[in-house]
Amino acid sequence: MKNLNQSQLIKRAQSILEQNRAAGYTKPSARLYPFQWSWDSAFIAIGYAHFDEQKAQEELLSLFKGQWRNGMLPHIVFHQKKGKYFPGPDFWQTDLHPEATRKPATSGIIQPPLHATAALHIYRFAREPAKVRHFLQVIFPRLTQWHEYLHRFRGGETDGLLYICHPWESGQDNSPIWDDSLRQINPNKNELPPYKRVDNQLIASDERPDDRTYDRYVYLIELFKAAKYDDRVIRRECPFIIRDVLFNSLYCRANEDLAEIARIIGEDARPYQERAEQIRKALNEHLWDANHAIYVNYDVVAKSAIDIHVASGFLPLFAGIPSQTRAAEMFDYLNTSCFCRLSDECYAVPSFDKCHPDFSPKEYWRGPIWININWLLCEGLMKYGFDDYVRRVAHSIIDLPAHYGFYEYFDPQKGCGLGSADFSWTAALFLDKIYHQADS
Ligand code: 2M8
Repeated sequence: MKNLNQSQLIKRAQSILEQNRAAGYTKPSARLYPFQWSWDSAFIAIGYAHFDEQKAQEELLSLFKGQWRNGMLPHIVFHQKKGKYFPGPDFWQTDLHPEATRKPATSGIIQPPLHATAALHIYRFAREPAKVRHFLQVIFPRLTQWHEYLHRFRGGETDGLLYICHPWESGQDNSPIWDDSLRQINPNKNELPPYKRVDNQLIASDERPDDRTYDRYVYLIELFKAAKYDDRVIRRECPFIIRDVLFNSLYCRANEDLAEIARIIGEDARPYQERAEQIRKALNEHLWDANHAIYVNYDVVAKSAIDIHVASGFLPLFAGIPSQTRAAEMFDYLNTSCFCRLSDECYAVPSFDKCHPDFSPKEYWRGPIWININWLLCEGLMKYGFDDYVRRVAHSIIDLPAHYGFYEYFDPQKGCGLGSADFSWTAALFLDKIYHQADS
């Protein structure tokens, strides 16, 4: 962008959030994603926390209006039905589930549980902590129901680790992590309901998932509808059941943050603290790849580890999961030309290992830099004291939007912005970093 100074950039980022805001919540982007998304709202609240406490709280409380009676927090809440998006509110038919919320309408799947972390962040940066304490009291039971749902219905009762059953649940939609698992799903067109994509009318097709991948996404949704969104049936019948590193790392951290919220408001913190420890142990035992020094996903159906290295494989750092020795080994891999070496001139960090033949600098979750992944990684690296690398990642969070605009994702080779312009979490996390730097 044309030489804006820091205060102009701050105004620009705030005005993007304002522009994308509807009644009580913020759309990820005005045209491409015209409803409320679950983990987007957590990131957005993290940004608002520094300059508008009220909006930060409203963002999360609005999202929880879509929470099902069994505690499930859907990945999209359709507060109103207007907006061109596929799959929109009518496609999901979530009224098939007896405990689904009808008003507002919602999707029938979930996204990474960053909400307790966002709620605690709002408290930590509050100018009026007393008011925010009340917010914590209000949101606490909703968060505990959400975590309880995950624990009971998404595999937590085994060793603490959860599974996801749709690539959209990881937030990393067409990441190469899913390629082998999705290749086992080969629906004929006539098995699927007729549908029309909207995303590739708004964004260049080579920056979005391909049509075959969308058929597979739709196939899975049809399977969920046939199961009436009953998690036990889905667990039995779904061909896509994955223990995802990103999802479980954020869940581990969220449990720790929920424990902290419990302490602040005088509730029992123990159950959440214990759960965090259980997940930490299970992640270390089951998802650590000692040969490559990175955490990898596990395909429960194929019963095998997924040997694909993505930036989110470093995110256990965010939850303090690896020991310092393991973290040092991970760092040695992160600090290579496959991601971004400190001694090179490169933007940190691509979402996928650049040395892999399937790496693409443009195609959505198959290589571009995402500001939310960078933000999580930056927080994690900070915990372990990798300060030079923290500066490199923070530089991307601030510099990429400052130079190229507040895009959804960025080409790690050329830097330029991709996907939707004026993207909310890019603006929100840019603001968080700027305010943090000002504080330190
Ligand atoms: C993308 O996912 C949606 C489906 O949920 C889509 O492509 O239509 C992902 O980047 C996801 O992580 C994000 O939450 C969502 C809204 O920004 O868009």
